[in-house]
Amino acid sequence: MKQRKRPVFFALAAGLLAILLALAVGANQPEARAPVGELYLELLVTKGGPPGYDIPPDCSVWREIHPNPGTLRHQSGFDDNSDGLLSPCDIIYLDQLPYHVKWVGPTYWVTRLQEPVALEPEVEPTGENPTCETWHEIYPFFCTPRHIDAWEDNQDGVLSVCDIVWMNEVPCHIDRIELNITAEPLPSGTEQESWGTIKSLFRRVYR
Ligand SMILES: [Ca+2]
Ligand SMILES: [Ca+2]
Repeated sequence: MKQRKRPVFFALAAGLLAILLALAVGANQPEARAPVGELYLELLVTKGGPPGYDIPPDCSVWREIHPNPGTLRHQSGFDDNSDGLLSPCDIIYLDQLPYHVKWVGPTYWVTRLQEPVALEPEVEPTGENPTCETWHEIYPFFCTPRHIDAWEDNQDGVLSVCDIVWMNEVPCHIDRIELNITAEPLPSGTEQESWGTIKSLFRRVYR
C-alpha cells in the first residue's frame, strides 16, 4: 500500500512546486486591466515574419492579446496620418468601428516556465542587446514591468527568435516577434450622430 501512495505524493509535491513557482513569478502583481475599450492586438501574418511598420491592407486579421486573448478582429479600413506607415495617430477600423492607434511596435512572445508570455518594450526597440531594458508584460499578467537581467544570443548578433532573455532569474525563450498595436475606440459615426441629435434637442428645450 505504501508503494502505491508514493506516486500520488510526488505528483502532489510537483503540483505544489509548480503553483509556488507561478506565484513567485506573479508575486507583487495586482491584477491590472487596460482602460475600457482599449485593445492590444497582433497582426496575423500567414507567410514570413512581421511586415515591419508597413500599413496592413484592409481585410487583414488582428488577434487580440488583451483584454480578450484570441479574439479576432477584421481590419475594415485605415486612415493614415500621412506618414505612409503604420504609426501612432492613425485610425484603424476594426469590424467597421474606428480606433485611434496609440502605440505600434514589436511584441515578444516567450516561453517562461513552459507558459506563453507576451511582452512589449517600454522604449524604442533597437533590435540589439536588451539587457537592462524593461519590458511590459501584456499576457498573462497585464501591465507588469519585467527587467531584462541578461541576454543569450543565438549567434546572429541581433535580438531575434530563439534567443534567451533572463527575467527574475528565469530563462525565457523567444518564440516569435510580432507586429502589434494598442488601439483605443473612437466614437463611431452613429454615436456622433446620436450625440448631435441629443444636443440639438437640449438646445430646443432650453432655448
Ligand atoms: Ca501613419
Ligand atoms: Ca539573436
